[in-house]
Amino acid sequence: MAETIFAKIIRKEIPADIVYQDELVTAFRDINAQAPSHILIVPNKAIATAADVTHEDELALGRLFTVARKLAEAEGLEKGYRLIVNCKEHGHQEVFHLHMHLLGGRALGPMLSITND
Ligand code: DGP
Repeated sequence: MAETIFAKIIRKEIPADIVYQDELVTAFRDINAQAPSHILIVPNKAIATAADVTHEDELALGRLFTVARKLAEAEGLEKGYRLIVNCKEHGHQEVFHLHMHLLGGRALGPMLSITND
């Protein structure tokens, strides 16, 4: 697969507001925040999409959730938050390095947009 901007962020070759990193995952603030807290949590291994995950990825993918929970606590999101993984064209995925969005800090409304863009 082609390398994405997220691989460079994980290796700290380009700047990003990294809020967490361990041997399996990296978390950084989304450059185009859609909520007061908008953090991307990504496996350090470059998995292109949710349609490409394998059994070997289960530890890293599970870590996405435990890190999301810790970051949500650190961000003060006690009223709740949303975790999103967009997949390929119909999921409106833009960066082809699997990532989980953590969004919170305001009421987010119904889950799906009704626009077609
Ligand atoms: P998605 O549509 O799920 O592929 O979301 C990709 C997100 O990545 C989008 O919300 C904007 C964010 N993003 C894209 N390029 C960069 C970047 O260079 N730095 C950061 N911090 N976020 C980025």
